[in-house]
Amino acid sequence: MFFKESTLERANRLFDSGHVLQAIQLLTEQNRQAASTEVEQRLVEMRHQGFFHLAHDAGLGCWPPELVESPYPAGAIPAVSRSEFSAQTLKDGIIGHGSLIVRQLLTPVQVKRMVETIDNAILAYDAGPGETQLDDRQVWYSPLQPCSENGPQKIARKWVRDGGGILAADSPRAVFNLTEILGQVGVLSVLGDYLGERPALSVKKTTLRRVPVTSSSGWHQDGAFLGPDIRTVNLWIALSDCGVDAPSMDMVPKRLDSIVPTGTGQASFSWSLDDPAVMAAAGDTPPVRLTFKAGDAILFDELNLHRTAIDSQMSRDRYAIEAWFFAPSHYPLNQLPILC
Ligand SMILES: O=C(O)CCC(=O)C(=O)O
Repeated sequence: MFFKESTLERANRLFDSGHVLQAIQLLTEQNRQAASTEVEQRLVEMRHQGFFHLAHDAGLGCWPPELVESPYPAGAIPAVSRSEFSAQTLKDGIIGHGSLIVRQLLTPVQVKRMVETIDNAILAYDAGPGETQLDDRQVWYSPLQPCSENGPQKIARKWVRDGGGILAADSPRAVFNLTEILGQVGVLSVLGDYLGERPALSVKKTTLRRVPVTSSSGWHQDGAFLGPDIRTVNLWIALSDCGVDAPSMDMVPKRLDSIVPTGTGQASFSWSLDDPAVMAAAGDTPPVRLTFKAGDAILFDELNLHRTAIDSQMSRDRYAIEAWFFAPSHYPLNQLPILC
């Protein structure tokens, strides 16, 4: 008797025989036709475990990228349009000024899709496993189990949730929607050109945020937690207008070339810096408060000094995506990779 192989079976067979990217592509196309919880869950597993089944080359011979001179004025963060966003403008921004703003990277339709994704993922997380009203809870929230190749890993989910976020990798539909949109807007190819490799996301650092005005905040550089010898870019996308009546970001508009010592003076946390330490590091380019429209993005790396911008006049939550990409050749495996 002849049994027709399902798409999921075929994808599993491809994956098991080492054709990881083809398996992911097959399930992605299937899911575009008819979204399914089972397929979306399997896609997250494949994206995570598949990282360990691919051969990653040594990457660029020289890092960080060298920049002779930025075309943008000092003391401000350069801003480009989506059509101007390229590996070169990214290098000008990050290496020349600490970051690059891309205005209207996402369309209003893409913004709406991600805002709904965040609301649903947070609802499903907060509802807990016993909640019977949410038939589709698992597609919005299924905590990722680190694969055996990655070894046992602690994931600080409650800490992330207490900060107004939820890990994207814990929501199969969020991973699907996010990877689709990142592909559509061309970010993956720009980051691939900049890093010299097809980048992988981090489970622990890629966060869907609905930040309340009551959030706490501290100046920090992510490199203080991520460890040395990494090649990374964080893509932070505002999904609601922010900087006036909703929390935004404060940022030092300059490239720092090392991690400033943390936890000194009046710093509120062991990982953060107090204002005098920030002003000393910023020198003649003092911090700026950023304002974003929904769909605007800012890209920076582990040396950027920033904090959530909150003040007592603010009255609205802010939606955002924080997506940390790493070059696979220098992946800090305790951050748990996700292929994209
Ligand atoms: O979204 C925020 O307010 C904080 C984001 C942040 O610290 C980061 O992207 O590294």
